[in-house]
Amino acid sequence: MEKTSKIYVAGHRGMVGSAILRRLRKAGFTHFVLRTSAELDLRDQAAVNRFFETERPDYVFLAAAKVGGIHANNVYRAEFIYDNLMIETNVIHAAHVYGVKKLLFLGSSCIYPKMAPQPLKEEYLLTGALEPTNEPYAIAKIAGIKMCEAYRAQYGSRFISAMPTNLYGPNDNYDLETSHVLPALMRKFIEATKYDAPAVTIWGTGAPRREFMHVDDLADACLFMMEHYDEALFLNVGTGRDVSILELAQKIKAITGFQGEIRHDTSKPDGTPRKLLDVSRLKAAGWQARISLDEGLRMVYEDVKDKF
Ligand code: GFB
Repeated sequence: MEKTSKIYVAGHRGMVGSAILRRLRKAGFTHFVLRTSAELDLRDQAAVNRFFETERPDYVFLAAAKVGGIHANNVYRAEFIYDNLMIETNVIHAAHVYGVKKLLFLGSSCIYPKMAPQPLKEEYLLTGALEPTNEPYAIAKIAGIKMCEAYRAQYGSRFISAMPTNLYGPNDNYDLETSHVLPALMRKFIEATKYDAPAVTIWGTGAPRREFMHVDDLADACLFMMEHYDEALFLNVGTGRDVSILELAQKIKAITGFQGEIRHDTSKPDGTPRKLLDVSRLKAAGWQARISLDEGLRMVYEDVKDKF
């Protein structure tokens, strides 16, 4: 990419897209084409085609998606599959038709089979049944990966895919119904400390293990892949370390200084027992994460401690 290349970051107001935009600006890129979802509905094929025909971006980071935590994925199943399939189909096809030089598609670690061996290697894709709570989202993300592969195979398109682990950071969603676990627990512990509550309730058993990566690390990996990676196989992007949900809760409890107890609501689902990515391929290509979970949690705490 040239510093003056025209870059479209789809989903630039979301947690991932905004981090990619920050990273690109920091690296000296200057020419962006951006649209909010109100300005351009990426589920509308005609509108997407008009946008690409008019703007003709050179590079595309496809970070626009309908996302959410375990509850939102499980409840809004139709929206998760429809919105994501439409966004991917419209943007990837338009990128082909209107001659985009390179596109990076963002997926998710939930694409892997629920009971796949750990850590999850890229080659485990489509070797078993998915986790039921997020199957519609995972199917849509798998379709996105396969579109990039198919367009590369048939048309020679330089379309690549990155599969990030569970992410957190600036512009995260803190709605307790629809958010992911890390922002939810950060908010619950901050509020419980502020209002002197006796306990914080976490969903499920606390036993599932998750790998958490700061979104600034993901954005750095996206820029790295756009500049240095050009192969059909998607790449995992993670830290290579995981913690149990209970350990995460205890870390956040310590940061907030909360003195009460941790309780469990086992009527809520646990989801996948473990989701640790094998990041050796990306490491071999020359990239690895820098922000530790402890450091990242502190950054998030400082950012949001006065917001609730
Ligand atoms: O982050 P999370 O919603 O998503 O939940 P997944 C991770 C684990 O934390 C689950 C538990 O075992 C939850 O039951 N948990 C505990 C909580 N307390 C809470 C809480 O207050 N809020 C939430 N949200 N969880 C999603 C997928 O899976 O992660 C998506 O549904 C996507 O498809 C995304 O892959 C990254 O890691 O289970």
